[in-house]
Amino acid sequence: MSKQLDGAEVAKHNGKDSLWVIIHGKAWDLTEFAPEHPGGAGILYKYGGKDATEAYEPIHPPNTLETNLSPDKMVGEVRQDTIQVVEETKKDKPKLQPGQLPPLDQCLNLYDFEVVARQVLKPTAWAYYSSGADDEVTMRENSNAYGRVWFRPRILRDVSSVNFATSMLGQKTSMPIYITATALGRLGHPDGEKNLTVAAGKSGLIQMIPTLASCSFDEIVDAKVHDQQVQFFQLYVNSNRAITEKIVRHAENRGVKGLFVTVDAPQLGRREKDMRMKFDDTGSQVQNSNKDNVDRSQGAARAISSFIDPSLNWEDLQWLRSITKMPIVLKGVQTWEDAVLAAEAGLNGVVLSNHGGRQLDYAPSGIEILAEVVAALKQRNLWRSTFEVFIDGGVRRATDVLKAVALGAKGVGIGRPFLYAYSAYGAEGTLAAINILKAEMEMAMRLLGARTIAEITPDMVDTRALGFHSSSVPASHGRSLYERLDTAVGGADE
Ligand code: 173
Repeated sequence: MSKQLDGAEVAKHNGKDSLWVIIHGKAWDLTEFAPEHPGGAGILYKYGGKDATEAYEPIHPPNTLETNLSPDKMVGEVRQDTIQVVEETKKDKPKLQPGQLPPLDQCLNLYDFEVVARQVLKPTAWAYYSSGADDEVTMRENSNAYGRVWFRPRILRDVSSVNFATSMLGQKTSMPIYITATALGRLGHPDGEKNLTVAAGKSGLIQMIPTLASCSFDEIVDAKVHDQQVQFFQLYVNSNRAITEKIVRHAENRGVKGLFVTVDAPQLGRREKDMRMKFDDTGSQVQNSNKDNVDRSQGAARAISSFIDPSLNWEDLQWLRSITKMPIVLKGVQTWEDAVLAAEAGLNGVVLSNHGGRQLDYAPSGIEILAEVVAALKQRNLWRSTFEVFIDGGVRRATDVLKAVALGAKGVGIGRPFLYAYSAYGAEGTLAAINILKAEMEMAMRLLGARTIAEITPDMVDTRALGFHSSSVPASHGRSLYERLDTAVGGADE
């Protein structure tokens, strides 16, 4: 049995000479390790002598401590009721507890999950998930652009039965929707991305596993609910190619059916809502004297993304091709020119995406460029069954999905709404969100006059307004996300 410690004793070890931090009830001696911490030493000093579990959990794969530190660095177990917690952790509390949520069946659409999640997430988690880059113009545009596409519904087509099953990269899916990759899933719920795995398996959707998941890759694969369940993998390419090669080979060995290489994030965008939340306690002298070159002005996300290689270029794709047989898709293509280059390079597809509006503000929405991408591919004889066009960002309704499919998308990625759904209600929440989309799909296809995905054709949409960014569309739920700088001293509300 390990040594039992009192919180007050641990609390004394809060400086450079002796630094102990409590994770999952155990005190670890990080004095020697601190200068090498990839996220910087400062954050460790902030938690010196105190409980860091809540901050640690979402951004470290399981067993990070055990694999990186020798066992003798575990100083002992700390008696639970004596553990000291940093002030900010105490303040970062959700407005609602899980027991106080509206019943799940009261959520009628994907916006409802966002409303609930905003109340139930810790403010720092909400800030991280909901934020977009700069003025969030692109983030809002992603939804707004769908509002500029209208239908041309057909009638009298015997729509007694409709079927929206389809395939992506040769893999069956119950709808032309996949669960796209979003990082740090444990910020929202203790089971993190495994909630998505379970919901995907039960509903016949494909889940894209993120490189920067909170759960380990293997945990997410092991959480599959049946053997036929299909998973894709989103890849951030590491400056150290050997690491990336290992990850890719492992993913293939574990049965992943598609590799989605993120190409729109050589540097992480500025998400100010997130940044505002994440300012560390700069008053600490220890921290100020810590001279390392990791930029922590954007909190954990920036720190853990420092491995992403900004030098990644078209030539690297041949190398990727040589290390895997999985189909390779570029995620984050924003012009028809790059879509053409991807097809010419022999890749298997592109995701027209601006990273949920979290990267370059004023990047166009996927739906706006979809039509020109398809036209450019057709013109050059590159429109073929082995090159698929996907799209993500701003999809909240089955009608959005139908618009994208009509314009040539093979599938549509949905990220935040599924994350919000499980943050509030666990895997059941995400499953409920998927079922809502299924009900919407069935109705919308009937009313559009399409019985199968193949019957959803370009002539069923009117895109004349798509290029007019100033046209007004009804204010949707997602438009009031900007949170003003709190100028009141002491943080009082106005
Ligand atoms: O959008 C993101 O937040 C994202 O992709 C990311 C990248 C690096 C670290 C954490 C998240």
